[in-house]
Order: sequence, then structure tokens, then C-alpha cells
Amino acid sequence: MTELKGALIGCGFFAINQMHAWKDVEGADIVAICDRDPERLKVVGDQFGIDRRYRDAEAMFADGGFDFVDIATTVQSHRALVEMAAVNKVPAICQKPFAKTLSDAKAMVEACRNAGVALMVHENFRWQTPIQAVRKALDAGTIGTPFWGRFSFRSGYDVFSGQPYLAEGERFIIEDLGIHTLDIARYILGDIRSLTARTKRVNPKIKGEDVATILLDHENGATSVVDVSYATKLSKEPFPETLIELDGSEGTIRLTQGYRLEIAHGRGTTTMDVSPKLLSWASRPWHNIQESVYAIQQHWVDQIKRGAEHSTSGADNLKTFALVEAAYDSAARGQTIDVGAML
Ligand code: NAD
Ligand code: 89Y
Repeated sequence: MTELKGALIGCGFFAINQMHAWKDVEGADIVAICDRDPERLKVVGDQFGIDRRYRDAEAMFADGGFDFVDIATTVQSHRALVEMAAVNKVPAICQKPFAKTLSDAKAMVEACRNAGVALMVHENFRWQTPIQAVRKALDAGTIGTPFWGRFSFRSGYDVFSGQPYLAEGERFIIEDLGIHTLDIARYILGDIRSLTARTKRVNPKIKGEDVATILLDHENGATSVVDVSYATKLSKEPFPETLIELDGSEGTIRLTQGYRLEIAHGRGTTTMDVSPKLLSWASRPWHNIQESVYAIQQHWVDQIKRGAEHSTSGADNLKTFALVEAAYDSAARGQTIDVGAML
């Protein structure tokens, strides 16, 4: 198989996972890295043996020699970097949150479409083993037609030590974590017509909201609740598990803490362990996320080789990103938001 050559921009906290995963992915190799911080460039360059190192993305694109770019910076630089990739006709992967605003996100999708290059958002949570298992059970028709769901992420885990910027933004949990939970709700129960949200800040040391409850009306008539919290202190910390409840015409699916999947229907109840694999470079409790990083990056390569659309293409992610904007708007105005009208 011909190896695709990739370049990574942003050598921070999460990029370490992406670099490890690229080592495992079949069909791609990272040949150049870029970070405006020389220390991060050295740490990642030395750890992964990458000689081509740049502090400026323009200079890296000017030198070229790579088939795609993996943008692992924080949101502020996403639009400029994705548009730079488009101008240089280089396919791009961009970390979540895709953009600062929906209009920026639309412009980024448009730029890549006009340039004729692939664009995938690194929206990895739907690639987690337990989420894939729920989708498989639903697709197999085990519970009939789903009419109700709950997608829940409640934790007291200290995410601020690894990602201090999360405490500083006006927006926190919906933009950072709820974005994944909303994407899972779409992935499992389909696109959303309208949304109502309420938010709260419990932790006085941070600027943004750390609790959100969101009611979703799906286009297929199902109703679901997305509830996320980083202010929930439980006896057994569930980070970073998304728990799911689905009720269908013929039965129910429950994904519970400890990666247990229970499917109940007329013929009885099946219980399965759907734990993620602990990859050689992974560490608990992050291994669930880390395995999904590998899965989405392998998917990037596989679809590029097939010339096929990515599951979380830029165009697909507009529908998830719209939910983020709609949730903040709904919470601020106390109103239900028509999501379809935003797209
Ligand atoms: P970070 O601040 O640790 O790292 C970002 C790096 O990008 C820094 O080293 C910074 O110097 C560099 N950078 C920023 N702008 C740049 C530019 N224009 N050119 C070159 N370098 C630039 O951030 P992080 O915690 O690694 O997060 C990065 C992104 O990953 C965020 O968008 C975050 O939401 C996302 N993230 C995703 C997951 C997931 O599961 N998908 C998990 C954690 C973080
Ligand atoms: O940034 C977030 C993400 O995408 O997954 C978990 C996280 O690292 C903290 O909420």
C-alpha cells in the first residue's frame, strides 16, 4: 500500500495521542510537524523522530512534500489553517471544535469544496468501541424503532490540569465536550429539527458553563436528552464514558458505566462487555478516547484511498456544530431553536 505523507500542525497536549495513532495507522506516516512554540516542537519532534520541523505553517506549506495536513491546534487558528490547506490544495483533518462560529465553519467547508480537497473533522467520539456497539445493535433491529434516548456524560474529572484553556473561555462544556455528545446523539438517532437547552456554572474557578441539559427533537420523530456535566462527583468516576439509554418499539438498549451493554427485547436480555482496547501507547482512563483517535485516523486514510466521503466530513460536522450554537442561543434566550433554519 502506498503510504500517504502527512504533516501535523499543533504539537500540544492532545497531539501526542494523534502522533501515537499515526504510528499504528496503516497507509500513512507523519513527515513534518509545526508548532509556533519551539519547546513543543522539540518535545514532539524528538519523541516521534520527526526531522522536518516548522514554527510557521505557511513555511511548511511552501516547502510541501505531504499529501494531507492534520490540524491539532485549539479553535482560534482552525479557520486560518484550514483555508491555508485549501489554498495549497492539501486535504485536511481539523480538530474539534471545528470553528469559533457556524459562519466560519460554513466558510471552511466551502473553501475545501471549491479547492476540491477532502476535509474531515476529528470528531472521534462516535468511533469509540462502545458507541459503535450501540449503533450496531440498533442497526440490527434488536429494539425495533427507537422513540426515545438519553446521551449522558457526567463527571468530576479534573480536565483543567491537562487543558488549562478550558477554564478560561466564556464557553466551556457544550463547546468542548457536549459537542461530542451531541454528535453521538445525531449518529445514533439521526439529525435534529429543534433543540432546547439550559446551562449552569457550578465550579466558581472557571469562566464558562460546566453543566448543560439539552432536549432534542430528531427529524424521525424520536426525542432525546443530552446531559453533560463536569461538576458531578460520583463514588466511581466515569470519565470519559458516555452512557446511553435507548427505548424502542421492541426493546431497550442500555450502555452503562464500566462499558456494559444490555439489550432487552421480547426474546430475553443480552449483556456484553464493550470495553475499548488498551492500545500499547494508551493509558487509563483515556484509552477509550485514544482508541477512537486511532480509529478515526485509519478511517481518514481508508476513505481517501477509496475516494469516498468521511463519516465526520466538514459538511457532516456543520450539523453537529449548529447544535452547539443552537444550545448556547437557546440557553441565553430561554427559547427552542429551529436547527434546520441555521443550516
Ligand atoms: P494545546 O494548547 O495543548 O496545544 C495546541 C498547540 O497548538 C500548542 O502547542 C500551540 O502552540 C499550537 N498552535 C496554536 N496555534 C498555532 C498555529 N497557528 N500554528 C502552529 N502552532 C499553533 O491544546 P490541546 O489540548 O492539545 O487541544 C488541541 C485541540 O484538540 C483543541 O481544539 C481541543 O478541543 C482538541 N481536543 C480534542 C480531543 C478529542 O478527543 N477529540 C481531546 C482533547 C482535546
Ligand atoms: O477536550 C475534551 C475532549 O474533546 O474530550 C475530553 C476533553 O479532553 C476534556 O473535556
